[in-house]
Amino acid sequence: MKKIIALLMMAVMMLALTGCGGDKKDEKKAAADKKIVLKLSHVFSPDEQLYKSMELVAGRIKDKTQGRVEIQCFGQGQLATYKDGLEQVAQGANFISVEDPSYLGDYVPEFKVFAGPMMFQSFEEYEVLCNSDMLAKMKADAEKKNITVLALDYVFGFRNVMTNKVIKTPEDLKGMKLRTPKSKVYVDTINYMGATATALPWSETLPAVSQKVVDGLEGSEFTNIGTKCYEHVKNVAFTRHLLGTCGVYINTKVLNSIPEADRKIVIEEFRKGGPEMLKISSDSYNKVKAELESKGVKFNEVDHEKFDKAILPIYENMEAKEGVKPGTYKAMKAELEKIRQNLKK
Ligand code: X3X
Repeated sequence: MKKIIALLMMAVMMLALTGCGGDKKDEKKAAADKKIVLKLSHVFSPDEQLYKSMELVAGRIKDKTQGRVEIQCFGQGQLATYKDGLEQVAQGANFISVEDPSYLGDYVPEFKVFAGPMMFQSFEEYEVLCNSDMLAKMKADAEKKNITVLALDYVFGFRNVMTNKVIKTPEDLKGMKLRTPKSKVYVDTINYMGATATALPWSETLPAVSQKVVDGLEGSEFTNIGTKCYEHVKNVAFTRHLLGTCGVYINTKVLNSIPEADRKIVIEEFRKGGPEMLKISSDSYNKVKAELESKGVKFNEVDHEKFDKAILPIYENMEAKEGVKPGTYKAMKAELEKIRQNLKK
């Protein structure tokens, strides 16, 4: 009998031990499952600062979370971009969209004004506005639509008109087709400036320029140097009609599903990367411009008064027909004027 009891006890112990092994395996698996992988998407090329900044921020997040949060960066439009990228975010995908703020206007119309033409005169005033109460309110409205705006200030320079013709006035743009991204704010801007906008994704842009499907494009000097636009277009008119900048957007529920300590790291690192990139863009601008000049690119100033006047109906339409709260344009301009005065002090 004693023998039987001893044998039974041994069997129970063996079972318990196997069970423990199972638990350990489960724990390990659970820890591995907790690893959060997010895909980040944008259209920029490896030679451009935005591409590098995203890699840098993703690397820092991976290091600081000890690999618990992995952000896989996909550039050059390999995944959903532009409006479609932001839609992925709004729908709740494990996805980070890095795009111009104009696309936020589909969810919070006031962002159309923020991303509108002839709004900014310097990177600095843009940065201050990004951190203002006015923008805090707009970001809170975006959160109500499940979009968390992690940053707005990955700035890559003012966008100018690039063609093979010297452009100084809206009349000079008559009959010219210019490529622009498929954002209503951008399309309207180019049309009201006097040209005809052809909306294309970046991947189709340089082929369209080289095959003369369009007469040129609009973009910053950083886009020009980073993607070799200068091989096709030799004149840059300083219209500075839009500020080339990207925001970083993530679904609010997806963000909140990241454990708090790691979530803080994600937020902090994306916040830090914006001003860093803005500074790099600002510090390297003269060098980039000189490099473009050495490639045969010529720059000219334009009649700003005429262009400023030409685009005004865009803001009137935004408030009359596109859901922007009446008075937003005036309020934002006033806020910017205050910021400018303060920056002068
Ligand atoms: O939404 C992000 C940007 O506004 C994209 O602008 P786009 O399509 O003119 O691309 C700029 C380039 O520098 C891409 O390499």
